[in-house]
Amino acid sequence: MKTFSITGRTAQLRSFRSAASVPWRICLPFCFIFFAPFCLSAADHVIIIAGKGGQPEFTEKYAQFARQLHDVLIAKQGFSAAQITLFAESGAKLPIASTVCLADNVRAAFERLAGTVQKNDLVAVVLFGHGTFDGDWAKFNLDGPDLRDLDFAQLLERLPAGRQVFINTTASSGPFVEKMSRQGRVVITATRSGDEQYATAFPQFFVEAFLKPDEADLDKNGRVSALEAFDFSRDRVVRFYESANRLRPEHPLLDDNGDGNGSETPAAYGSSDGQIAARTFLVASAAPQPALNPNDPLEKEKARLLAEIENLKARKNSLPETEYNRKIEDLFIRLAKLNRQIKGK
Ligand SMILES: [Ca+2]
Ligand SMILES: [Ca+2]
Repeated sequence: MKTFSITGRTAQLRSFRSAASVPWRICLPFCFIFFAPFCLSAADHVIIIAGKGGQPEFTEKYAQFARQLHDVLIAKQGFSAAQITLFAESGAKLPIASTVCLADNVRAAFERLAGTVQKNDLVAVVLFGHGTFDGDWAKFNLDGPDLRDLDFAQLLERLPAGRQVFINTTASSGPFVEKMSRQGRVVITATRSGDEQYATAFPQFFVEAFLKPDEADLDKNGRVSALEAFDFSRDRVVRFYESANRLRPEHPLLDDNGDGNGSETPAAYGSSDGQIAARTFLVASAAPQPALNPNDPLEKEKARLLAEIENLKARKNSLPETEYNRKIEDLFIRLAKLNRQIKGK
């Protein structure tokens, strides 16, 4: 039986360990399974919109997020360039083809998708940019007229894709949850209300979740789920403001149970939100991961361990740091051993 080495990656990982939500020195080499994407269908599609920046600094920042996500989806997530529609502000310096982020252009892209995607396909929409809330409508800023939360809800509603993920990383994005909520659709926002109006830190970390999958892949199954990307981004946002000693002006939400209410701490088990997101991946033609089999004792134990990890993370602030680190290390080592047992069955 192999022994566990928790020192091999220590030096490499130490630089960011202090900022990580889990003690990464326990990220054992054998845990990393590089998922080999495969394409059975060309219809899975991602729409990435870098909205109107208004100033060169923001225009470039949002275009950069969009480009990074575009590139990592192709490099690591199995998408082809044809499966991604990219929008950016006119004048944004992008070395890849993009469409000007006009509302009519966005509507046309959804119109085209309505004719191509099918029930089993995945459609993901990711927004980077400025958002506003006027008391009635939350809006995503575009060149020319903006698109409201309700507009995006109507555009997505027309798509027959059975797997839908909508991610709005802007300020004042919270109201999108209520408008976009539908059973089985994963909706993620950077803020919990329209009143959280400051430029958000969330998008940078959301992109990082895919650029650094070894950090975001909490259950070490080789893929970053929508839930793991959310958890990674939320935890990084929390730490970002804590380390700056600032009150946190953004509280990300995830909804996937269609009740119109987002959760700040969704979970794969024992929670109203998070169960669909835990089995949803921004991977081309990846079938949803089957739910764990409750009759299998190993999978049952895995579900219990994952729930215990979630519970411990939720109690992190009430525990001494050393106690938290000791407990979560223990849980991750047990999870790693269990994953190996499950893979060896
Ligand atoms: Ca995972
Ligand atoms: Ca909900």
